Amino acid sequence: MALKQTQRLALEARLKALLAKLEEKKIKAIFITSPENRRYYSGFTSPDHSMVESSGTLLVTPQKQYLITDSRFTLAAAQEAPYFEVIDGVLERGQSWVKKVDLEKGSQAVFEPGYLNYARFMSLAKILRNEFKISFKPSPFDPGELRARKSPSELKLIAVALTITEKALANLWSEIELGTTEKEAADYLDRDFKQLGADGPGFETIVAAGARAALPHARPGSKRFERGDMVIIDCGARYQGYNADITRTYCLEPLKDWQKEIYGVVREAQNLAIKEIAPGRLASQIDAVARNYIAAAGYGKYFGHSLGHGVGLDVHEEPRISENSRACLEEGQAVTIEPGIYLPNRGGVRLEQLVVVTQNGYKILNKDNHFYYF
Ligand SMILES: [Mn+2]
Repeated sequence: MALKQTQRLALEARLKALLAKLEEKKIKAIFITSPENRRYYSGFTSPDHSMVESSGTLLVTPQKQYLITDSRFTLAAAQEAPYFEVIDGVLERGQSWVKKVDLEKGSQAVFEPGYLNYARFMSLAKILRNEFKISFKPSPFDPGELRARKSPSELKLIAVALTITEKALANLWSEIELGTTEKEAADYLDRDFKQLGADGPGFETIVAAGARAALPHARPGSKRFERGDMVIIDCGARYQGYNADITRTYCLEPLKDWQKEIYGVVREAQNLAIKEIAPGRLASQIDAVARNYIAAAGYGKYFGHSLGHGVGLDVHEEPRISENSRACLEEGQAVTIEPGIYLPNRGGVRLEQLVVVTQNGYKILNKDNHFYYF
């Protein structure tokens, strides 16, 4: 399938931004092994997304860009990555690629420390030392940071992923009954994402009912939905590589007063934090707005995780919205705002919206009815 002109231009712009960063940092070569960055900068949509995956590595130098991948993917890579020379090879086996790349002898190459395991690091460092007298160091910048600001076409893909996720959640609640298990609900959503046109779920769907909702990242189990439960569902479809991330807490009435209270506190904390979103604001300040509100209501120690994160090709990416984040919000970023309160052995609430930072403030991408009582 030939690339559209708009896709080529987008890839060209991303590569330019990366090359500018290399120049700024005086980097002569960078090995990119994160699946998301590989796709972002080259266009190559490998199906393999595991941490130890081996489906391809980008080698970017100021003069030339290479995509080292094996024969399973060379044809697809050549079609999808117009600005990269595709080399049939395996990263750890230097003889397959060292003669085909142009690297400056005696210089330095860098890697993404979060995305190169120790065994692969050792092999690659040895190849670079022996063949090129090149030293191998962690990159002084994160190539993933350049993904934080989204283009309008990326925001469209995120919006489609979000619409699919909302549709699946609405379908779920129109079809299931009391007595459904967490696992059944999660399986339904995962199937429905695909049926609605998504690649599939972008991460493992979380469904936690009743007391289990006190576990922020519970694995769906055999617990059945009952009256009096609050049910946390955290899920997201992936569409053309881009993720949605939604958390809803469904209230199966009648609820007790403590349940209504924590629901109200989380909802208000979320409202207040979202209203603060604008270019130039510190992510840590946004986090503080929600965190201080929850603490003032007496639930500070029951909100342990960060307030939110960027969403794109990866479900969790820059900017992080947390107490110790140094990120400053910029126009075009897509971030979640997801405060929660978790009371051990009793239950919990988490609400998550996906918000885009706009020129003057923010825009909430979610279109569904945010609050549910049954
Ligand atoms: Mn999230």
